[in-house]
Amino acid sequence: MDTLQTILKKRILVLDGAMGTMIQSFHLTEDDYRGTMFKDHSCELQGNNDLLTLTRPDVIESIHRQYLQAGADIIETNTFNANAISQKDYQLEETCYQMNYQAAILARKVADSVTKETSEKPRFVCGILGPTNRMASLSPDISKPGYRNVTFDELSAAYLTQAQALLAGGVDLLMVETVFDSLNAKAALWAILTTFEKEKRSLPIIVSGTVSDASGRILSGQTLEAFWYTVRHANLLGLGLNCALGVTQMRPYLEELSPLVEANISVHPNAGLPNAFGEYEDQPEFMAQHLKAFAEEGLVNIVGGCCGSTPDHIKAIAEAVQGITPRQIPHVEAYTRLSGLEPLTIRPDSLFVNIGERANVTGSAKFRRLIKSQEYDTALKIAEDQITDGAQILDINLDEGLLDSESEMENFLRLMVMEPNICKVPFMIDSSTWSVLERGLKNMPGKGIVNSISLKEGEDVFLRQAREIRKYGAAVIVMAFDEEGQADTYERKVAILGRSYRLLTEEVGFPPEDIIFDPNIFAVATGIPEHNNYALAYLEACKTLKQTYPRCLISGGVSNLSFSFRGNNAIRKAMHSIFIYHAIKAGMDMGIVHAGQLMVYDEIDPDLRKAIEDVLFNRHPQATDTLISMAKSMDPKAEKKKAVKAWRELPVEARLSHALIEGVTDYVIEDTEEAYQKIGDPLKVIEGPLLDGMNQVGDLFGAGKMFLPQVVKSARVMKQAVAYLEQYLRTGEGHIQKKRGKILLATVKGDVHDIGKNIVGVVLGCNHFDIVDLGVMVPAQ
Ligand code: THG
Repeated sequence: MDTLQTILKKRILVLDGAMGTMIQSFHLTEDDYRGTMFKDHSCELQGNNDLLTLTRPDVIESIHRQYLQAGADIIETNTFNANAISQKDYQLEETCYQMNYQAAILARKVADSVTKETSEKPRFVCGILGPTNRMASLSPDISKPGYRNVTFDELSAAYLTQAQALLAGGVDLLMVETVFDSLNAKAALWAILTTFEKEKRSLPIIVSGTVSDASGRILSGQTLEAFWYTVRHANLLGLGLNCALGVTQMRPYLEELSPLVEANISVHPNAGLPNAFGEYEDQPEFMAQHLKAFAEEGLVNIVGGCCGSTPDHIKAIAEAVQGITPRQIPHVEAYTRLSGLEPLTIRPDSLFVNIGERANVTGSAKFRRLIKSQEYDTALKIAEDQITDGAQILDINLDEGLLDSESEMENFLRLMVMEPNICKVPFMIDSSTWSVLERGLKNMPGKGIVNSISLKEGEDVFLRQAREIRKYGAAVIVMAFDEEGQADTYERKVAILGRSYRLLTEEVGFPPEDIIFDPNIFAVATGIPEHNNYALAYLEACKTLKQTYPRCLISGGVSNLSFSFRGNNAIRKAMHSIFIYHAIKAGMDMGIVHAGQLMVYDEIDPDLRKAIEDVLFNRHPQATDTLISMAKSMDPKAEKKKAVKAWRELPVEARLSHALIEGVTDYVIEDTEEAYQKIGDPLKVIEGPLLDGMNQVGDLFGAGKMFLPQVVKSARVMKQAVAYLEQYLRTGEGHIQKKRGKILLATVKGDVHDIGKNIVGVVLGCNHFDIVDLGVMVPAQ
């Protein structure tokens, strides 16, 4: 790390170029791929480039050497697909360790021999971990949003083998690249960090994402800022962008990232987009000039090439950036930075952050009933409504004796992740069981919060859990709870949280801004005199904690406060609002609340306000009785709500378009029926308003105004509408599902772009084409 960091301060480092497209130029045959080692292997191996490390090491060695001679400082191991997930296509999962180990040894050997010739310029070997050909946070089947074709555990196991082998083979650094789903990247980072832990040493890590459409987001829908917050826990040497649409498209993304990233920035684009013959057309001079401009503007620290780039490209690039001062790494304030699809930064001057409490089986009878009866669509609606009501983070709790909480947590998170309006915010996974929290961590694509850990089972358990949370890259809530029990006095709250802070920062290396204290909000006005000081103790603890640990945040479960007024929402609302008003002044930053049910302090009736404040501040012994008698005189069933939404007033065609674009399924049946009544012909409904709507979705996607998860939602609305219309079709017309045609897809034997094909398949599937995917290694004939 030190050597690389020192050099990176002085000059821009040059990565090598493409491996896959270079291999193509050797026109290798099936026999080359097999060698003697896999002479009798059960399936075809042509196109499995990572295997050539074992069967044609001379080819790989020659490519490495050409890149080094062209001026590359860093060469990348031939291991992009050398993981058990991708190698399954070739029935070579078992060979992954060997592929990675030998790839590292081979690159090491070539790099060292060139370093010997040019000792003023040391050469480095970067171990490559590719994205695999599957996504952990997107269902490949639009009608089964909870389904995944790969799990975090499968990914992390595959990456663990890769990381161990690359380390054993002697690489200098690691790069997780071409990331289009940050949950995959988190699995890779978890595996790398676990390997470092086991081996008791660590190497620099670069994570490089790819923006493959016009939305400016990675494919899973995350903005680049959100993506950075999701991966930066791994103490990265750098964040990068690679592959994608070519060098000319990268500028706005680099401009966006440069001020945010307190690490090096790398960029290695494709040599343009492949043309109809699969050729890459950006010439060496062209690419080099653009990269040079980025360098001169101080946007980059590491440059190189991806698909289609050759030693000529790297030579031109190396010459172009020579002598240019590298990007200066900015100082970025250590604020709490979370993410869903979108980023959420919490600064000292941020407004109070509302965490929605309703997706909680113990905190909401309705949510519990919906989960138990598997009415997930309505349960998701509860989650979403909170965001509309102002929640910026969602708390998710599925702890209930009769539920399998682990699998419910997984399932509900996966469903939320398929709802772009929900997963735009960070998640807070709430459970008192570690295994449930861990399952949540494995299904959370952004940077969220674990709620919670504490010292209740002692330091060992606390430290072990905290270390894991760190490797998953989440922030954490620490409850004021120790071996003796929950803290209910000021002294104990401050003492336990202080002890937790020291353990987290000194033993685990937790950054203070990822630590959130919960000094326990307990119910007041219960009639039990010992409870009278609970609110005050919380408020006092907030003040001390904020002063002592200014970079940490303070949270709490606000609705706990008013448990003794259950059923009387009017009084509960007032209590919560007044409590938060005072708690913010004391240093509370965020709270788990019933979003949309908070009131403005000044608008609360002054008599009620005084009665509540007397209770909160424990001002006199009759405070509770006074509040209880006031509560009795208040109408327990207060407010009515729900105005008609404006778009419901539009003509039916416009409503259908709106539903398609926004992915709203609530009214799709009634609107489709209305359109059918109006138009009279089910096919005309499909070809008219529904296709019009889908065309708008297509235009918006093309213009970068929608991103993949949103398109998937639109497709679900379309599917429901079409399914409903089927009853009106006379026999023989039941083919409407296929009306846009059948698409045959295959990755031709020898091609390297299986991932691209999968993406195309999902997008076309969303647009109502019938997809037949022949798989990989399909002979062109
Ligand atoms: N600290 C942390 N996490 C927490 C809490 C905390 N998570 C759970 C809880 N406490 C915060 N969440 C809620 C959610 C709902 C209610 C209270 C706290 C609640 N529900 C009503 C009731 O039970 O009367 C609603 C009833 C209904 O709608 O069915 O009050 O302190 N870190």
